[in-house]
Amino acid sequence: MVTRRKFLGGASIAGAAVSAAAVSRVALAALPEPVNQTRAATQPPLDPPNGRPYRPVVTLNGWTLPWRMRDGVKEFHLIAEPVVREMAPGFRAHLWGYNGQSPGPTIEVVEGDRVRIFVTNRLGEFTSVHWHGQRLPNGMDGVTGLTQPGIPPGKTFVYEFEARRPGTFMYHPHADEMVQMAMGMMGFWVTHPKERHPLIAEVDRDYCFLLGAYDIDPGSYTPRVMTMLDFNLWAWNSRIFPGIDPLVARQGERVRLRVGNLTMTNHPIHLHGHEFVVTGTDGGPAPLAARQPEVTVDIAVGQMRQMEFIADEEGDWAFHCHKSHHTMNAMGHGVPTMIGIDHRGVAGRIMRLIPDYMVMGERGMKDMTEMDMALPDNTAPMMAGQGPFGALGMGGMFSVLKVRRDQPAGDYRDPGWFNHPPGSVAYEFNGELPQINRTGAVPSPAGGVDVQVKKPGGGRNHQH
Ligand SMILES: [Cu+2]
Repeated sequence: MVTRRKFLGGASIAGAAVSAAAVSRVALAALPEPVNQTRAATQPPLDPPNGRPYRPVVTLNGWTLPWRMRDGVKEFHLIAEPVVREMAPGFRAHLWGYNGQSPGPTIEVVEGDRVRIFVTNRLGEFTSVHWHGQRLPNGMDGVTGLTQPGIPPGKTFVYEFEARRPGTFMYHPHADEMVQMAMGMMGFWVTHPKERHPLIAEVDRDYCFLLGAYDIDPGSYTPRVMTMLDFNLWAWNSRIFPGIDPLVARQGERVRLRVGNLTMTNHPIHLHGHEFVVTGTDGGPAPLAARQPEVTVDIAVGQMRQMEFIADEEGDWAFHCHKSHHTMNAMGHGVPTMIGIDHRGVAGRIMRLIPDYMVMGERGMKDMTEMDMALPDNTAPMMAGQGPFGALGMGGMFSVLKVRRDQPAGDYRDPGWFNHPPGSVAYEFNGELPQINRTGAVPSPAGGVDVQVKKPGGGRNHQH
């Protein structure tokens, strides 16, 4: 049994894959310089400066952690710490993450690489890192209490193992999981194959991101950590639309998307305009006979999915979670349904009294995207984003796949909105309209409207 004292530099254990003595010797050497990231914009892929070559991934609104090569071992330094994450322009959340951001940086290695990861804990409580999906010595699995003691605040632990199988993985704490993952502690891991693999295609672009969920009250900064299901922010890499960068491809390129789910519910991820094939999971590459065309893939809690397609259709293609509540941002959940009720004028008067009052529009909720509502400081609008044809009325887990004929290979810059060829956009019918029998229309009650008002946060008023 590895006791805490042994792990921190006590006796060696004969027969262990990585002995405690080896760990302590390494720990005495200088730590790799920690690399920090403050920006939330998608960073260019990190071409490997040493080791076996591979085509690097692009982390959506994220980055890849540089390493130090030392005696043939790739050394990384993760810092677990509080971070400020800009989740959307003008909206900052106080999260926990790694190396300045939530999620932490993506770690990219090659099958067969020997990897040493230093984890420094700058949180106020213990933590650990679990390497989800990896084959490794049991004592490197990062489960506090079961395979190691928690890393105390201020201390650094060392994880060391061989990246044995290629594929798509993630990392996250196995210490106070409910709090630490609700606060944003997670990161992506990609192990590239060391040679051509019969089940792993070479692709032109390889995107990855993690699904996350937060519960941050309008006007506040820190997530509620006790929330189990009723989250109000649905994020890709701790970003919410319109804060999520577009995914860009040159027409005809083969594109891979790698997605992991660390929320508390499933997410059917849907791509417009193309069919993809699920080529792998966190369990490894899918056998060819198990692959089928899809346009939506449901990603359950704790799962990862790898999708591939040829980006052969030019345009701006929506790419989003198909749960309609997950393409919206923070809102008061007690909003009553007002469809069919004429409350013009009333909402405006209430909003002068209660600045963060929200009410559903009479024709649906799209009205809210056009209402100029006063929001409390540091609040993401519930549905936002301007497109070339007006308000998108989206939030949360939504982005755009931008396929362009003239996008240079390896260029990830946003090409702007699609320039549709003449005659290829849905258009208004200008002929004579037939008489439409409007059955079911509810007439407005005469003499005023009775409105049940529920203020976000629970306050309840009755207005005439
Ligand atoms: Cu979803």
